[in-house]
Amino acid sequence: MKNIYFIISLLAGATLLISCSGEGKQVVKKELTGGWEFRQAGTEKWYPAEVPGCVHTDLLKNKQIEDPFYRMNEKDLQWIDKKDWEYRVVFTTDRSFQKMKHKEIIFKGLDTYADVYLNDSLILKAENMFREWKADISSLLKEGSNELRIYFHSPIKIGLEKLEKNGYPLPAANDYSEIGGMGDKRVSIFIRKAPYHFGWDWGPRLVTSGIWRPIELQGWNEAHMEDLFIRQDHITREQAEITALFTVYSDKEMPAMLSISDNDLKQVLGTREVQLKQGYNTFDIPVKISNPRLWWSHGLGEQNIYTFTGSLLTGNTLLDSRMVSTGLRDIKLIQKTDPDGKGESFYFQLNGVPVFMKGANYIPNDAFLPRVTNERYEDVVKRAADANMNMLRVWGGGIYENDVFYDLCDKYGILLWHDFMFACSMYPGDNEFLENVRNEAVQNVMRLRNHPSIALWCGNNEIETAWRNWGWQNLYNEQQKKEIWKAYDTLFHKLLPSVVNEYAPGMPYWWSSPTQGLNVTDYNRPYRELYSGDVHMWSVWHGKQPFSLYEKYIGRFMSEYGFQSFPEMKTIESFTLPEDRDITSEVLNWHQRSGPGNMLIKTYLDMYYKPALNFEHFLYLNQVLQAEGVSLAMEAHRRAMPWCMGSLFWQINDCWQAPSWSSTDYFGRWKALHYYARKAYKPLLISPEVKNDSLFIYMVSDSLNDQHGVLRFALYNFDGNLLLKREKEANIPGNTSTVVWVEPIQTFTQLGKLQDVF
Ligand code: BMA
Repeated sequence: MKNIYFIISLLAGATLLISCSGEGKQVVKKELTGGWEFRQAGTEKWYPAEVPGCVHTDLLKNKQIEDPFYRMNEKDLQWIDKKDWEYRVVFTTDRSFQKMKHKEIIFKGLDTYADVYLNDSLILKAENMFREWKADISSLLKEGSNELRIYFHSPIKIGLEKLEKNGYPLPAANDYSEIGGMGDKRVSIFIRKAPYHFGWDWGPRLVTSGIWRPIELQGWNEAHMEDLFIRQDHITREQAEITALFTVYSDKEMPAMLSISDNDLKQVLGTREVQLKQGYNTFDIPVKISNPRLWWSHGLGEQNIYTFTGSLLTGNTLLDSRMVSTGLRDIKLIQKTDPDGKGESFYFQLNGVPVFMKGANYIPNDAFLPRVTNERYEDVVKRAADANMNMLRVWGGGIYENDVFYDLCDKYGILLWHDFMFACSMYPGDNEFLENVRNEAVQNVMRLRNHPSIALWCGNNEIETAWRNWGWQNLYNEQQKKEIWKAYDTLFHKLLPSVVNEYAPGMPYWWSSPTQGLNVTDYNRPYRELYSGDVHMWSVWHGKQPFSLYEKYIGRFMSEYGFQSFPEMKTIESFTLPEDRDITSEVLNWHQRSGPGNMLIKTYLDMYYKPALNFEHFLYLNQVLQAEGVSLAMEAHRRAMPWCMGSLFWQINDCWQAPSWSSTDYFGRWKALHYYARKAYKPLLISPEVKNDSLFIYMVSDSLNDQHGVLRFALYNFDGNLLLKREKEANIPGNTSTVVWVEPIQTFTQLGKLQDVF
């Protein structure tokens, strides 16, 4: 094993390098990867398994099932989630590990109901895919061979028990229980597991189980550092006031020394002598950095990263150390009442600058999460930056992502609107459920709070609006309604914001996406949703309205809107036979999860284009239709700056091969929409709009500096003949949208028969 060097210091200013390798280490970590086996509970044969992994991909590798994404195979694989599954591994520990005083096992992710046995003793019962689980195994671990066995209960069986116990069903709009052979029994709401595993209107229903994140053995002696938070108290261009917040666990009372250093400068920033007590300890060291190199979102400046090391020592012994990379930045959500008192702003301010958010919604990259490699993560985040985006919304029906995803967002300057994992459903409010969620929220907020890319935590996706507007209340009696709303209120208005406030102070929290805010009472006011808060605009597609509505219906922050397209032929070929390649085929309708979506695409195509000549032609036209339609919205939102300060279309990626609202498909292939997004999100956008018998030309600039240039305007007919040419000097003020040219339509109509064009 390689030696690891820690930069530590005993006295501020003096730097010392201590080697920490093999024997004598105070904290040792070891991952349990190879040698795993799995089987269906109650059967004899064990098969090789991959960890991290999941049941479906293990069955596939062992040729026990066909590819779940191919044609309609998903349908025949619904038995898997009704069975229990077992995983086991035999691993050895050496004498030096055995000699460590404390030995723990840490499960970074178990999906979901798992009983864990070490050498046949039950060490923990897990019940939440989003939580990390830890057990003390000091007394159970043997030198030499040990057996770890994990028994996964069918989430469906447990879900059904919970549904029965609840006494009445709860709405879960995208739980595709029928595909699962369960009629209208929707159990996803009771299970803290990625909601999209139960089906969504763009994804399969494949409710898998397994060890989806690494397992680690950790040995330590007297004390170890559980967490290091670089809290950003006050960040300006002149000075960064930060606090290094240490969480230390000690098995006894003892004196210790803490230090925090800057790795790049190889400089100790602060030290503190402390008296550890037995159990958890928190200590802080305030630090000031002059003229900090600030972290900026993509397009506005550098993504400067600082790496800090926190160390814990007693005497000359380094007990533990932790490295944290972060960017120094000030992020705020500004909600100010408009001067006319009619509405309220909704924009992000980064390092004092109001920033228009250009981006998309983001879903998990695969129905089977452990298949998403670091390369695939880099590919999707880079795809966002390549299309001039500066924000993604990690949507609430997916997962709290792997660390690497956030590192990449930090690196590429992609800010994150981060939902907690609740979507389109009402949830139970019993104490057990709430406590489980509280632990989940604390762990994830703590895990992610050093990332400069996190801009906001949001309670949930579309639940408030669903409860108010989707007719759900009609399904319940008064008492039930009260109970359901109380659970909602506790979860999203009390529990989650208090966790954010306590563990990531200063980080914006928003109750639900979309919402106009808790104080909005005038629910009957027409278009009230455009005056404050964020908006999901689905009149186009779900509401079957024309694309032109995008230009009229503009709120303060457009956090969802979109239109579907099929992926390109190569992607279609990966899951179909030639006879399936028709939008009316059983297979293409199976992969279409948004109701009669294929026919809706056809209806819009008929509205705007001539009929497609063949299937390939249809695929092409469909992508152009999506691109032209959706980019109308992007441009209109940017033109409406600063009234509107955000445009996040639905959705950048896919989790299998299917028609969906995505701009890049399951394989990361760009659809026409992604190219159009790159254009519509350019830092300097020239955007025309025809209204009130005039042509308005807007310049929308994200640059923080004013610019000056010459705007050239040329009008051609469809034969390529130039009809009109003009030039004009234009001033383009920074960070806003400006009309630089207005031309009456009459100018053009006088030129010939151009009336139709407008
Ligand atoms: C919004 C999202 C998703 C959904 C999408 C398309 O409602 O929040 O739940 O997949 O629209 O219908």
